[in-house]
Amino acid sequence: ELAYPDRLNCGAELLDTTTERFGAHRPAVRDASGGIWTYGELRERVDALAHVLTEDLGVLPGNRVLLRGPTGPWLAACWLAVMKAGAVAVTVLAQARAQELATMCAMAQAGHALCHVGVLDDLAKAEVPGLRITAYGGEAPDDLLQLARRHTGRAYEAVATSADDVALIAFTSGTTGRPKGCMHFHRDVLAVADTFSRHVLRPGPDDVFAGSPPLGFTFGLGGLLVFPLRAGASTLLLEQAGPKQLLPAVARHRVTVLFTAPTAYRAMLDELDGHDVSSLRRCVSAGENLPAATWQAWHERTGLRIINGIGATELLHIFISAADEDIRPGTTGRAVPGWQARVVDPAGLPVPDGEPGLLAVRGPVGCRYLADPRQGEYVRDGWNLTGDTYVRDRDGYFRYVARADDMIISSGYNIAGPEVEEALLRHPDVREAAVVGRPDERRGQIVVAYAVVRDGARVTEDALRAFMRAELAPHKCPRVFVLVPALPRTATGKLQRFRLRELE
Ligand code: 3SK
Repeated sequence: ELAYPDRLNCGAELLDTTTERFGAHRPAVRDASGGIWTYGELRERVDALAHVLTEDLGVLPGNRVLLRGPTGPWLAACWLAVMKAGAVAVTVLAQARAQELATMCAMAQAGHALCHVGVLDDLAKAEVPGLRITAYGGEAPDDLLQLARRHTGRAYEAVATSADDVALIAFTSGTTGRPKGCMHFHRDVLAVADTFSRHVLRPGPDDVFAGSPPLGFTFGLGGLLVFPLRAGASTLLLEQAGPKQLLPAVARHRVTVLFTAPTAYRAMLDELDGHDVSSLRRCVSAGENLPAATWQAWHERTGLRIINGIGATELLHIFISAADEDIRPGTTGRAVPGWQARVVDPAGLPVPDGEPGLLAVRGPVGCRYLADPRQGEYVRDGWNLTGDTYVRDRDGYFRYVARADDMIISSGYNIAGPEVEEALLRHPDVREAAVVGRPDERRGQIVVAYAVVRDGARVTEDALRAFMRAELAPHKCPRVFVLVPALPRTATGKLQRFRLRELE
């Protein structure tokens, strides 16, 4: 059981308490060019920003403040300032476009926005009624950072929020494209650090975190800001964090804890030669299922055991995972200490171990959508239904089968698209794979595989068909192969199988 005091401000805990505990001289935030802010410097900047918010911009506790900008030290500082001011951070991806921004601002009732100068246009175009936009990162006298200079050196005492005051509204479009705003409390922010990070990552103050998920995605917010600060560690915040940037960054900044997604691990395997990854201690993969073949290949080349995990914006971060010797490749792991997980049937009753069903989870963080009828679908009898099909084994390990809507029913067989994708990914020339069902009069659906092949590879459909026949039972083998240059993905990198289904 996690016990937090009734009055709790996660910004104060992450910044002020950590600074007092580990020392203001310790490195906190790093940037791509080698710049480092110590905890003392980060705190000074956050406090100056909090003064601007409350004194110059009139932000009140509980006000909703949209944060939009590239991942970097100033976005992190703005987030912490919003927390300390007792306001609510509405986090969106920097790439969100005018129409999406208009929808999300209206849903979250955002009254203020802190927006990087480089991405102001779309927000201005969104024409959100009553939204006061303050730009940051420019030279104008009313730029947030110029205003903050006038408050330098003035400590800011964090607003004494209650542990279950809303701290964060995070948007998920999931893999289906309809946005939902998820509200999270101050205690939730600390709870994900005190469960997954504390028990699985077990970080210390000398750790250096880095990775690809942006701060506008809770995978990145947790992994690249909340977890390192909770542990007194430092975090490298990269604006460009694709596989090509990550490998040199790991070597240059001696990164020890890496957060990214399975696609990036596969892409990094192609680029690994000549890069020093000896500083890495922990590699975390989430956002999508991690195929066993990717785990094995990374392990063979680096000696590192990837920590797989499943998280959700609804539940803020990762709730099933495993580390070190507990890792079983091909599984996601076990319920993280502090969380419970089980597999249920459509009526919500547990199914026997070894049988597939819906993943149901409960723990210190729950799903709270902003007025959305889908709340009742996600939370049933106190359990959160993530929309994934899983199998639990007798040792309590959970194995991913598919997103519930990614099951294909062909000639009466239930076929999990991801299982077919995993088999296709074992082909040495296949870099990405997505498998969907195509309506078919005779069989109900047939299995269609989309594949992206490695640069320069010359693979034919027939070769793929022959390969798959050797890998899978005939009913699971795709009847159609489509070679494509790229697969449709969300801005956070999740595969959008529904877009492929729309083509079928
Ligand atoms: O959506 C996800 O896949 C996810 C994974 C890890 C942590 C947080 C999230 C939202």
